Amino acid sequence: MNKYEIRVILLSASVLSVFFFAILYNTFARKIDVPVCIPYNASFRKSIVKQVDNLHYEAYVKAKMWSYDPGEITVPAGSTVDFYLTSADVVHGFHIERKAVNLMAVPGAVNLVTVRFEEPGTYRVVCHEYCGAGHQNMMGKVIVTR
Ligand SMILES: [Cu+2]
Repeated sequence: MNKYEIRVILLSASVLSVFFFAILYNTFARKIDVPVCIPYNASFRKSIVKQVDNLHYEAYVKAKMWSYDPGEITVPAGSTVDFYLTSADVVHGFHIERKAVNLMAVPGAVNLVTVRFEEPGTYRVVCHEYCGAGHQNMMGKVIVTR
């Protein structure tokens, strides 16, 4: 091994450690959940919003050309929502404005992320993966009431 190879290895290792510590910092210090990919199974049959507990909801969202089902989700302020996201056709995006949520809706897989909505208001959901001719109109809403 010459000195350039050692430098490249050390540089790669330090870049990887920066990424690794950035994930740890966001997970623990800023409490940002890293999304989880779970296998698609029979538990996701219908696109619905279920109330699991007081201020805890589960939203089963199916993305399809060019909308989300359900397209509008209404929860009270202070709610925690588990989003289970999949796609019925091609790869779509799922970004909730003002929240650190940036998911891909992948056919045959379910992505799970948990989001807490403290502030009342309307949070737009946009598709940020190009998915065809109607992509620019693909939007949804999370309405947080008082
Ligand atoms: Cu799209």
